[in-house]
Amino acid sequence: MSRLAFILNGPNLNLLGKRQPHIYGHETLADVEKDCRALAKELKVDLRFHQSNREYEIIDWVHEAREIAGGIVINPAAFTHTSVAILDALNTFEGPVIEVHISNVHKREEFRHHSFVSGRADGVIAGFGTQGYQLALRRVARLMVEKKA
Ligand code: CA2
Repeated sequence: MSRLAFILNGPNLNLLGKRQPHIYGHETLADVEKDCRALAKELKVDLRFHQSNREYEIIDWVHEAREIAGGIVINPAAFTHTSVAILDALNTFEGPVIEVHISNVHKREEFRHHSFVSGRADGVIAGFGTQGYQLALRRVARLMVEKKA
């Protein structure tokens, strides 16, 4: 299995650090990508980092990951709570999947408490701020090695 991980980000996460810092913090998505790339180098993992506001693009990246990647970190953003299509795509992926939420969704509105993606994820991180991405990447890197063994 490949030592390539995909980090996928859903709608509105391009605004990270630019709006609602009391919920999502001050780091931008570019900062998150930079931190993840530094960690990936340390972990000797290759990285593809993507964000889209379109559901089909996220699905297409999961399909691409099926062909070339060993693991996926995904913050599906609002699609977390709505998208059976992303769940179906993730169910076709054989490697480890870690779901990340910057905020603690369980402390927020009721509609954020349910995640379709959690039905497939090997682990879920919520409420660790943007640091959650690095924790998720570490976990995916570990699971990629374990699943290979
Ligand atoms: O806490 C998370 O990471 C979420 O996935 C973020 C989603 C939200 O719908 C989920 O319930 C929890 C929202 C992403 C929107 O990102 C923004 C960032 C900055 C400013 C405005 C939106």
